[in-house]
Amino acid sequence: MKDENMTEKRKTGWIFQLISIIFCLSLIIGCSKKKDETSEEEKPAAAPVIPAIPAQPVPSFNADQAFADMKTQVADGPRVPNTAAHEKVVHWLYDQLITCTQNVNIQTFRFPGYPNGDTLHLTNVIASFNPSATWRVLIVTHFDSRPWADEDPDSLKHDKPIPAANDGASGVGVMLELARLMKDSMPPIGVDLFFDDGEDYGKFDIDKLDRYFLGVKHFVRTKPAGYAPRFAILLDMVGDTNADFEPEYNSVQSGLTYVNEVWNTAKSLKLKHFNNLRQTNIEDDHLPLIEAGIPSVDIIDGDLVGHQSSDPNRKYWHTLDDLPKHLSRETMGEVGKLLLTLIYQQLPQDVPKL
Ligand code: 1BN
Ligand code: ZN
Repeated sequence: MKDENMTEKRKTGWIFQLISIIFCLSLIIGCSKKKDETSEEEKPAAAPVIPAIPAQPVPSFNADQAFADMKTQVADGPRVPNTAAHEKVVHWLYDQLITCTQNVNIQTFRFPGYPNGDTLHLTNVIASFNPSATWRVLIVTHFDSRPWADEDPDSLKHDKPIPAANDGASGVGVMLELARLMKDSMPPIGVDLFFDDGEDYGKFDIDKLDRYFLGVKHFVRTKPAGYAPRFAILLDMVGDTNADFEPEYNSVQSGLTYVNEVWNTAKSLKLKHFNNLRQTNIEDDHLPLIEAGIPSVDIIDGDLVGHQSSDPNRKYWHTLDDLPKHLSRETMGEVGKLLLTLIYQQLPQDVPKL
């Protein structure tokens, strides 16, 4: 009797075990089936795999040549729109660039100037390297000179044009030297050098920023829909002997990754004019680019704007004293070396991460 009971219990226990195994299996199969069904419909699109681009040796930047090109522009007179010096610098830029690449684009356009009724004849110059590359960086600087030294301590000089050694010619000097080096060694990523016009034509007290950044505004209005550089780097006032380049607020808002890319590279190169202890905040040529969806990093010596530096030698912004004597080969050399390292080494290496 006892044995019979035991056998009966074992039997029911075994049946119970079998039922629970079948139940669990059906649950597992059910769940995995469900998972499969949903995965077809809800699977997120696989992230595109972006291969790294092989880095290349970094060419060495000739700061003497960049400095000489800055001085050439100043010697030819202020590059104010509608003047002979302005026309001359456009031809000079074209002549220099066409020896480096076949892909030089000239954009001419007009804009109402001061006094009302006047028409400005403006020209953008764009030189492209590795034109078939889809991963591109746009490097921008303005070549025009401000027509009014309206920050000069002597108010009698407020109607005179500025020499614009730092505020114009310094960025051009650096970028022309980049062009020469890219001619001899095609960069691993696409690079567009944009020398823009009409950056400094505005009178803030009259119409805010309406007549500033004219060349870049024209560029974004007319650019082909498919032109989408990954980001832009703007150079403005990049030659002062005691330059201090800090991350710029609008640039950080547009793409912290790109700002970090630039300042981390500067740190790895131990460049003494770059620090990220503070931020500056400047309205500049990068604003229309950012508005057009191109993240942009402004490399600008922000303390010069509004004469914020306590150093008396650094109070020449928008005055007749914006002259080569305040500039150094060494600062321009740091900026050139940084850009070359980004183009040939750092950006190709970081493409999948960015
Ligand atoms: C930078 C150098 N800028 C002009 N020269 C841009 C700017 C525009 C700075 C308006 C302050 C006010
Ligand atoms: Zn200026």
